Amino acid sequence: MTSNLTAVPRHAILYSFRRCPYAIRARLAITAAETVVELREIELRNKPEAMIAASPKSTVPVLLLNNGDVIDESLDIMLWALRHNDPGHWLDSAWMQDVGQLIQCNDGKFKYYLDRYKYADRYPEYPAHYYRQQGELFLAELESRLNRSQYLCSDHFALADAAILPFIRQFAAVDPAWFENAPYPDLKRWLDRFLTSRLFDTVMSKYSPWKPDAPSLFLGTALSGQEDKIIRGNHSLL
Ligand SMILES: N[C@@H](CCC(=O)N[C@@H](CS)C(=O)NCC(=O)O)C(=O)O
Repeated sequence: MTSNLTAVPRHAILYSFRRCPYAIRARLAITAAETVVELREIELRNKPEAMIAASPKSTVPVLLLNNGDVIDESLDIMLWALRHNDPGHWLDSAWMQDVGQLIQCNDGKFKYYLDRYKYADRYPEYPAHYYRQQGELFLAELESRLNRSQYLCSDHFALADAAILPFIRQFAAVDPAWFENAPYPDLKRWLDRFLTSRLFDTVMSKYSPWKPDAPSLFLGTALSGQEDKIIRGNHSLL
């Protein structure tokens, strides 16, 4: 019995991969929720056995809770964190259904074309610009929302922004010169503000891959003073 007790971690553990957009959105929400979790950076080519044991589908992010439960979908991790603590009101939206639908479009069709645009040489059925044009249908939808409001589904930075921005970052990075000249000024402003925020900087800290005997690292300590205003929706710092 005692050995079981000692096997249960005292804090939640997040298996994460720095550049993965799903892991980034999970880290954003955990940080915004000021919830401290142990961060275990992994390599996709060399996943730790402990992560695979917790979640055999073995995609990141994986959150292992201190009661032994496992959450292995990024959106569920965001909701878990924000339902515990949501100082920035990321879950406050009169249009939660709209938020869900927009994130679904991102994770479905947009992600499908993003992968093909990014790795066009692996999908020779069409040229890269075809995949880009398909992805642009979603960019245009976001641009028209951002023409009307500074954020996607709310008057402040919230769940939809955090869930979708990491994927738009990837799309922009495929061909930065093209993106720079693309006709999406409000989308670019929204992305730039995010990329230069303290919140983004915090969740993109670099760590060496976790090893079972490594000392624990923690994510989610509260940002201090002026710097936490992106979380709290203060437009002046965004
Ligand atoms: N639906 C999952 C998708 C997560 C996902 O596909 N993550 C990628 C990395 S960006 C992954 O772990 N792929 C497995 C691999 O490359 O081995 C979620 O939202 O958490």
